[in-house]
Amino acid sequence: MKRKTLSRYLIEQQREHNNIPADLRLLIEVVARACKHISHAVSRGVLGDILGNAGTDNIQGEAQKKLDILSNEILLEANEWGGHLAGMASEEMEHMYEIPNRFPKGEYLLVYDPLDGSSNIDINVTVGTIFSVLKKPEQTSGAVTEADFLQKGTEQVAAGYAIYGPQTLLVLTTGFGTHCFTLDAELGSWVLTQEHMRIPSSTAEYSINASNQRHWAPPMQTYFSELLAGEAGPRKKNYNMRWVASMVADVHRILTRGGVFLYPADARTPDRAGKLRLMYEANPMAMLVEQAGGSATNGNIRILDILPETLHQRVAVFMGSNEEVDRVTRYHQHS
Ligand code: P6P
Repeated sequence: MKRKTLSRYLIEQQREHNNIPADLRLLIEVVARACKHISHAVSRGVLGDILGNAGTDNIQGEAQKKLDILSNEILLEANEWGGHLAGMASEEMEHMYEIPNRFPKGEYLLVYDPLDGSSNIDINVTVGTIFSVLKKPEQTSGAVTEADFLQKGTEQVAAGYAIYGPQTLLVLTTGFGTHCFTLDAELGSWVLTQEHMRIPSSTAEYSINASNQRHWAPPMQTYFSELLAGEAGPRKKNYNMRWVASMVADVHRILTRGGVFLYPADARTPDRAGKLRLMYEANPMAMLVEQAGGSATNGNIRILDILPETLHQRVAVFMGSNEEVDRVTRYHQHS
């Protein structure tokens, strides 16, 4: 059976759901093409002279890898001229990116983490690109401002990630399920390889950086101790643990076989709601997870219902199999 290309899938989705107008299809295709470029750059490793630190820090105060900067530039250059965007924002840039006046402007806002998990780059472990698509607010007539990006995750019209692992995959939702495309590197095409990914409601696998355990709040301590207690404890089953320290890899595993991803707030940074960023990590992943039948909260409310206050706002993240997300959220709500 001949597999569908990304373009054919998007065109057929538009016919069926009338939810992917030409400019949004162009945006998704351009981002997908940029991810092919990033995948190639990542795979070059030492040969591409792009490993290691760039010698600069991003707005998060994190050392930037050369590939963080290169990936960001690839996405900027691929998208700025197409006429489909009103603006872009990135983990690697303090402020939003205005489309240069020499190019036409469109209706969409692209928010992304160009290379998530980049601390894994130098050890050849899976990394990825996460992106979120919003519409420019109706009431904004002239140039967009950062305030125009501060929309709830429920406003996303598309979300996805590319994962640069043993295979290069693109996982995408436009509001009608979460679907997976595999890069056919010989043809340079993204081909549909899994429609309607589903997260089982129950799981025996959790994903957390347990080295932070002593810094967690009581509800998280209780939930985690019950996981560790296994079948002798109140959960009456043994759990397995996985932590890649690359959100794209951990969430992809959960979309593929279930599980729960946990990154709680901790006492070391009481001024921060968590480590992960709302606009370009938690929100797109939450949309993908919910579209696959899972759930995603910050321990109190649905991640997609959080009204952002700042572009690089951080959030606690609990997402994946419903039974686990419901329980850990309940423990926080009743604390
Ligand atoms: P830690 C990568 O830096 C990242 O933003 C996510 O991709 C990943 O899940 C998390 O941080 C890893 O955090 O504290 O375990 O290094």
